[in-house]
This record gives sequence, C-alpha cells and structure tokens, in this order.
Amino acid sequence: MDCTLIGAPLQIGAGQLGCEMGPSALRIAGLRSALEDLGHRVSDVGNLSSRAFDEIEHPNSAVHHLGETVAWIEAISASAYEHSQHSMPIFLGGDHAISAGTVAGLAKRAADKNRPLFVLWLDAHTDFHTLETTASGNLHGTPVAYYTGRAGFEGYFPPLSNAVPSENVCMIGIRSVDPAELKALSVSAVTVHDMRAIDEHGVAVLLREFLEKVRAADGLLHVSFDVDFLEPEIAPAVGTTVPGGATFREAHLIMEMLHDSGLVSSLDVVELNPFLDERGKTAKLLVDLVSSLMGKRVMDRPTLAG
Ligand code: 6HN
Ligand code: MN
Ligand code: MN
Ligand code: MN
Repeated sequence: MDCTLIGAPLQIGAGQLGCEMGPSALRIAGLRSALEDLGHRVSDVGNLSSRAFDEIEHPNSAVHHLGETVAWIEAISASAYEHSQHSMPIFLGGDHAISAGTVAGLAKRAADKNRPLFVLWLDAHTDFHTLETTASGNLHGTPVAYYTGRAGFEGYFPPLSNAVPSENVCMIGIRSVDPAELKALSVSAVTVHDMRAIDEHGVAVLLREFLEKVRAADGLLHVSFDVDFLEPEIAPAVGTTVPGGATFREAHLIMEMLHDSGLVSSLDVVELNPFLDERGKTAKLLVDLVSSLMGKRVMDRPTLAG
C-alpha cells in the first residue's frame, strides 16, 4: 500500500498546549520504518502550516482561536483531498480539531470517486459541539458536528462541499458527553457505542456490525483515533484523560480487525501531547497500534472478513 504521512501540528483546539509536538513524537517513535517493515511504500510530506489569519470573534465568548483554527482547517482539508487521490493518508495530529479538515477533504474526494464515506470515531468524547454549544470553547470538541453538516458553523468554519451523513458515523469508546452533545445525539443518526456497550458485547461485535455496513455500501472508511480512547494508564500523553478507557488488547483487536477488513482508506492519529508522556510510552504504543492496523500480526490466520 502507498501511504502518505502528513503532520498537522495544531494545538490551540485543545485546552492544554503540547499537541504541536505530536507529529515529531510519532516520527521519533519510528512510525515510518514500522510501516516500511510491513512492506508499505511510505512518503512523508512533512508538516502542514496554515496561512496568515485574523482572529475572529464569536457570540459565544468561550470560543477561542477561531481564526487560527479556520485557517488550519482549510489547509488540512486541501491536503486531505490531494493525498487521498492515490494513497492512504495518515494524519499525524495535532489536536482533534484537525479532523474538521481531514474529514471535509476526504468527503470531497469520496464524492469524486462516487463512494460513500464512513467514519469510525475512536474517542472518549463525541466531539459533537457546535460553536454555539461548546462551554469550554476548545474547538477540538466540535469536528463531528461540523463534518456531519450540523447548523452552527455557517459564516465561521469553511463551507463544506460534502457533509458525511450522520448514519455513516460510528463512535466507540465514549465515556464523556456534555449535556448539549447528548441532546443533539439523541436526535441524530450517529451510532454511539459507549464503554458499557464494550463491556456488554465486546469490541468485536460492535465493530463487525459497522464494518459490514461499510462493505455493503462499498464505502471508504476513515478512522479517527483520539489517544484518550485508550485507558490513561497505558496512554498518559493526552490532555483530556478519562478513566475507564479501551485496554491494550481491545485497541489492538480493533486495529487487527480493521486491517483484515481491507476497508480503511485513511487515518487520523490525534491528541498525542508528548509533553505529558512518560519516556515516549504513548507514542510507541500508537506506532504499535498503527502497525496492527497496517498488517502487523502475531500469526497468520484466515481472514474473517467477508
Ligand atoms: N476531544 N466535551 C469537552 C469539551 O471541552 O467540549 C471535551 C472535548 C474533548 C475533545 O476529545 O478531542
Ligand atoms: Mn476527540
Ligand atoms: Mn477525546
Ligand atoms: Mn464541552
């Protein structure tokens, strides 16, 4: 497979600084050589930068760094569109606001290819705030609302050429939802599997159901991996840790099943804050998880995918 590594060192979408160093930490932890060892052709296009920007005020005074975020979303979206034509783009975040750009660009590409885009959102949070409902004003809490075309971004975020239908979005790992998000999700078609659903059914059942839906629709699948999806003890390098996350084995099983499905066409690895890491432990775990998604396995086994 041809993969393109794209650094998106955005950090002001989060409440704590440090995600700017995420792409460097993933590179230093050996992401490129890990993928090359699996037989992939990897090109690293370096880090994106944003155009010059003016700050923008919003009636919700909690919202901060809006102008800067918008400039980054434009740059990231253009890059996602470009690099998804002939390769599998892997976006190295950066906070989760980068996904407003990655998914917007990928949705435009999917429309060109006449394929529906699906998104697997692996996160402790639903990131379903609009500019009006966010109480923290941290814009990493908004990308899903934006790329599914919810009202509340007009005149601020870039107009979407193609929204992702909310029924094409599946979230796994959820354990922190704000009241305004819960209210909006209750009338949306987004599939939300919280940690209790994992406890009751196991990740394999939940994921297989979604993968079957993607396959039946001949869809493209984007995976957005927020570090806080993981249990904080194994992945401390994130500013928004929530106890009770996915275990080492649950996360690896998801990656292995995603690989076996053959459906994944793009990936975000977001919210890694190396300033909070313990001797590179989280960055190394992420490289290992991406390797599993890209075909690393212990034993050969017949593929379970249809
Ligand atoms: N993330 N719902 C909280 C907020 O501030 O809006 C947390 C957002 C976390 C964002 O997971 O990328
Ligand atoms: Mn997130
Ligand atoms: Mn999160
Ligand atoms: Mn919030």
